[in-house]
Amino acid sequence: MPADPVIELHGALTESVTLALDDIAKLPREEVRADFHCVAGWSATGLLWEGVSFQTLYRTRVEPLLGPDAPVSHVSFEGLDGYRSILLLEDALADDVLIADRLDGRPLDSDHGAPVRLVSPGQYGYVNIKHLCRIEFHASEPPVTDRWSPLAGHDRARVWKEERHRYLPGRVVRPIYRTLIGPIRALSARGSRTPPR
Ligand SMILES: Nc1nc2c(c(=O)[nH]1)N[C@H]1C(S)=C(S)[C@@H](COP(=O)(O)O)O[C@H]1N2
Ligand SMILES: [Mo]
Repeated sequence: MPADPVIELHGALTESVTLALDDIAKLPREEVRADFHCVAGWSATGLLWEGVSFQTLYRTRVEPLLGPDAPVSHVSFEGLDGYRSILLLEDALADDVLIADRLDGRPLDSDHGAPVRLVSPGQYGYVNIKHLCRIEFHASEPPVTDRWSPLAGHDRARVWKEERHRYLPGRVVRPIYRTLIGPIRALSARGSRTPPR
């Protein structure tokens, strides 16, 4: 983990900026209590996240940098490991979307996304980028790299609508994903030190 972690803001802005996490931490803090659902079928219930609302970051640090004719439609979030998710701006601005630095009263550990992660409890886990280091603002949908992947995620990934897969209905892929939980966890060193969620 970098000694002085930052989040870079890029894309449809008049200039790119690098925000130190210390700076982001000065924004008003929020708490969100929510369940967390991985698309593969496991859930963690009643988690308490703390951090800064993405909406607050957007209103205070991003909107002043927007050009007059570049309405933002999509936002991509990237982690230090290169993992990326693309959200509709509308979904990213939901009240419960946080740039979180604490979970259940403790600083985030590396398993769960230190130093900060995106938390969007209304959307499946794969949207919730850990080790967040870069946010990019787009005026149209950016190219989707996993479009033809058999596991291509839904672009909204709303849990209440069971939007698990880009093309297939959630109830169709549910049993397939469930069989993958074991192997995925076995492949993931991250999962090995914490109890299953
Ligand atoms: N940077 C990064 N973020 C990530 C992932 C990842 O591999 N790298 N996996 C995603 C998936 S699929 C899930 S379900 C959640 C898991 O979060 P947890 O490890 O805190 O349980 O993180 C999401 N965010
Ligand atoms: Mo996941």
